[in-house]
Amino acid sequence: MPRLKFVVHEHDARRAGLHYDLRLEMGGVLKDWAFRKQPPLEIGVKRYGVQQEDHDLMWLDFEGEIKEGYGAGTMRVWDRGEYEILESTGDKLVLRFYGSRLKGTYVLLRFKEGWLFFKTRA
Ligand SMILES: [Mn+2]
Repeated sequence: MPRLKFVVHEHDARRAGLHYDLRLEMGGVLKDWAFRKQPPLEIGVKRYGVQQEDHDLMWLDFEGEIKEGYGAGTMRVWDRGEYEILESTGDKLVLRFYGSRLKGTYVLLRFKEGWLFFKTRA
């Protein structure tokens, strides 16, 4: 599979509070999942998050201050790099990350109203 780009933003939003946005390039847009805690770096840790609206690819390179709107606050890049999709169904994505922090195989799995994100292999 071709490698695509991803970014994880540490988003200190004035309204929503601190969260982490996992943003994956997919089909010409950035798919976005928001988590309260940092993405897991170890096997055995699960994060529950909620999918957000798709974003424009320009956000891949964004870092800084958002002045207005729902996301107003500060966004820092927590990790970025490339990833590939190993498996994709409507309810489950198996992804391989080649980031500085996110490395290895991860699963995004639809769960209740949201998604679980966890690492399965180094
Ligand atoms: Mn956000």
